[in-house]
Amino acid sequence: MTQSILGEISAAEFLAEYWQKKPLLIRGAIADFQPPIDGDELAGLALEPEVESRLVVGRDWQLEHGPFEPERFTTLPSSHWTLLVQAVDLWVPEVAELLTRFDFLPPWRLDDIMVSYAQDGGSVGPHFDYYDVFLLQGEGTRRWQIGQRCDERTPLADNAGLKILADFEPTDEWLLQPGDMLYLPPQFAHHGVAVGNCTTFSVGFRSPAASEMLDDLATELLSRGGAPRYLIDPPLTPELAQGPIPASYIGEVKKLLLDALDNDQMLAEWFAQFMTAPKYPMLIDETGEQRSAMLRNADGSISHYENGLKR
Ligand SMILES: [Mn+2]
Repeated sequence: MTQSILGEISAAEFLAEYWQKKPLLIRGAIADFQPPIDGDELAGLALEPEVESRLVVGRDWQLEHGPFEPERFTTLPSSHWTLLVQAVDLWVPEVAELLTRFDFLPPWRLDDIMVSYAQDGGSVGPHFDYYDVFLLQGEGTRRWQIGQRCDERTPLADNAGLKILADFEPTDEWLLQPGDMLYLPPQFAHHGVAVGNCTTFSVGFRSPAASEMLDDLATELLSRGGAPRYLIDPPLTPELAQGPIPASYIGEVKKLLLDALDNDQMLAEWFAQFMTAPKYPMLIDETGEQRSAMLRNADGSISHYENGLKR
């Protein structure tokens, strides 16, 4: 039997005490972890137009979007850059396999496994996410610092592409080695810096925002057809016609909108679709096997960046 990725902590305890509440460091979450993909293979993926990838370069975190030309990798500095590849679980079944270790969470909450490769000093800057994330260290060492809880009012630095925190106040710091894992709830400031070359597997769990859900739900309600319901006026008086929109009108608007949502079966059906909708709709015609085969050599190995990133 595979050991639990939560170490000594039971799944029930993790969910009750830590999930969405507080960070947790798990040393040796995967004993003798053999990372299923390395930097050169990640760089190989980042050459492909169907794969979502980014580079973050320099001490001021300049963002570039993939796909990349092989020449881009030959012109990178020898330190202070990171290559990030999104949804590697969709492309590499050996990476998707890691998800079996997270079976204490509902699978539909998963967003993706992002894998990053960083050269010494590489980072994406101190930031926060609206994600739950498990940061599993692959090859090499990364220093993780975590800090204050943030929200939409937290001041950001002036960076063209990334949401870097203007002020980062570290409260804890750890060096993660291969197989170590840090769990972070949403909105905790964090900053991970490569110590030497390293890879990190970020298993991310998405919480949708109400605005995203309403956007998708509106489309769903339209597609279901059904008799539209219209706003009903509150009791009117001639005086009401003169002033600004009265509060009683807003009351009716709210009632109508809440009424449109007051259908548990509809919400359950829509929510299941919404949470399991493919992340990359243009890829749905290919099976997992076909996707994986697109990026393989004849001998089954993952096609990698031939020149090698480590210099
Ligand atoms: Mn992050």
